[in-house]
Amino acid sequence: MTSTTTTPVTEDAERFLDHIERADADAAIDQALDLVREGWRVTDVVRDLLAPAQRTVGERWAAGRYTVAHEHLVSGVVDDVLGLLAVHAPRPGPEHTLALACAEGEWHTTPARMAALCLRDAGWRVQFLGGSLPADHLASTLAHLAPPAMAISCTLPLALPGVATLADAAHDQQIPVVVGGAAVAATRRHVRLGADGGVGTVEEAVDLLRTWLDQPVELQATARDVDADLERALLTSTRAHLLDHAYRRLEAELPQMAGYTERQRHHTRQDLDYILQFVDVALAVEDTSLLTSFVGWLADLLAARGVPPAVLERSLAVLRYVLPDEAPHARGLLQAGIEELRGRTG
Ligand code: B12
Repeated sequence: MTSTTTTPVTEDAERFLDHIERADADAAIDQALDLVREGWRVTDVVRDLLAPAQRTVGERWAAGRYTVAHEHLVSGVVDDVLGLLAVHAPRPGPEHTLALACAEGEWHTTPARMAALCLRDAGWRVQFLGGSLPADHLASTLAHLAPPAMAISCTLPLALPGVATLADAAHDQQIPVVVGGAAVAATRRHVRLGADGGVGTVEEAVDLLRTWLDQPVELQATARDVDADLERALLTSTRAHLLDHAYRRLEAELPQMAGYTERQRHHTRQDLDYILQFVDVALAVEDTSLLTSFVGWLADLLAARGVPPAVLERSLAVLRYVLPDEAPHARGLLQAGIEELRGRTG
């Protein structure tokens, strides 16, 4: 996401956020519950009030307008509202049970809870298995619930490898898997991760699940790419060395780094590491847009914190320079990131 794609803040969402900014969480909760009393379905409250409010929080945080504490405050109220709305949603029977979990490494439970509530509103009895679920903890719960399908939520691209391990665990029990959330929406990333379906919205998931109930699903095998796997293994085993080398080269190329504080040095190292992690996941799902959209997002984030785009471009360039010849796809991804930045600055 970039700051150039601003969510249109609905009047309702703006009022909701105003209440919280004025430290009146009760007024925000009342506002949401009043909509239900006026006849809104819980799905409408999620789609038209809570989701735009949360997206706006993200944009304000990225722009440096909200602190993390502020974001936590709003998410806390949204979570309270989700709990209260559950009382106004239907109670589907056990034959429509769905297990829903966040991929390992994914702590954005609120989007998953929103999806859970909307799925319930659409007739699915959702068993929510929480944030960052390690795959080896899934088997006994799935055996116990025996759901006709499993749903996975993934917001953060870095958590996508966790989708693959959960999908494998569900497939071990012949359970088909649908994955949703911002990290997969409008992409085909689910295919490389071995999930049987990838969706952008709850409505799409409901349609897909209906077809799965009507006829048995042929489970997807994880589509492995040997070259990409070899590059990923190489990056993992040489990561510390690559980061050291890239950091030293960046210091040599950017004279202003001589005046950096310890904290700025730490952040610079962290950003180099973050870029390499995104390269790794982009290789895993074979999707260059994963890296280029991350670069755009990071450029906006750094700009809002006073870091010029040239620093990010140099960071990508030094990483590409230190990568060995045996990692051509990773180097290609970094080049695509550089071009993305150049395209943005003209
Ligand atoms: C709140 C929040 C947090 C909270 C999460 C609290 C919680 N309990 O969920 C905390 C503080 C933990 C957090 C942490 C981080 N966050 Co955060 N977070 C957000 C924020 C502001 C809101 C999330 C949210 O509730 N979204 C609301 C819903 C509406 O979003 P949605 O994804 O569209 O979900 C809908 C659909 O996708 C669908 N859906 C979702 N899952 C599923 C599953 C299925 C099966 C189906 C059918 C549908 C479905 O249903 C939802 C409702 O319609 C977002 C901003 C944003 N745009 O989302 C950033 C955001 C997601 N976070 C971000 C980042 C960077 C982070 C951190 C890395 C920050 C850091 N440096 O530590 C960490 C990562 C933690 C981790 N490992 O998971 C970035 C991600 C950018 C990127 N693409 O990489 C965002 C976009 C902020 C930003 N503007 O930059 N975050």
